[in-house]
Amino acid sequence: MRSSSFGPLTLLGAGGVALLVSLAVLSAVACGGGDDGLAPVPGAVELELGEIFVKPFKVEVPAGQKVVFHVVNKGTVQHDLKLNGQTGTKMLDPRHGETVEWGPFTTTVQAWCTVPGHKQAGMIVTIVPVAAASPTAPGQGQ
Ligand SMILES: [Cu+2]
Repeated sequence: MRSSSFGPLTLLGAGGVALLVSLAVLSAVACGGGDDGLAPVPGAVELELGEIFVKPFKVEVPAGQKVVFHVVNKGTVQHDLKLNGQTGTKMLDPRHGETVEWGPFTTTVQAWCTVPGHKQAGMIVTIVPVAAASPTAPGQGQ
């Protein structure tokens, strides 16, 4: 009795392992670097999303130019980043990123996460255009 059940159980076990392996391969393909948008983008302003922040919370960009931003969600839940809450990334899954182009900037603007409550909790970045001709003096705030 007992011994006859070993056969089917062993087969089931082997099938389960095979299923797990194929699932692992599938997820490796789906999230394995390349098209998840995580890789740094040369020349882009890097912005990091997390719980609950945008890092950095303030960036300076050349005035009067379009600027490429690379937005990466390093948090554990979905976030996005939209200029004035309107134009920007899609809703990004954790460990995913997207490159967006905003501008040209002439006045200080803000971008934030549109997930309800996140902007209020601090997921907002201030974008400050600075004259491209004048070299920026670090620490020259206010
Ligand atoms: Cu968010």
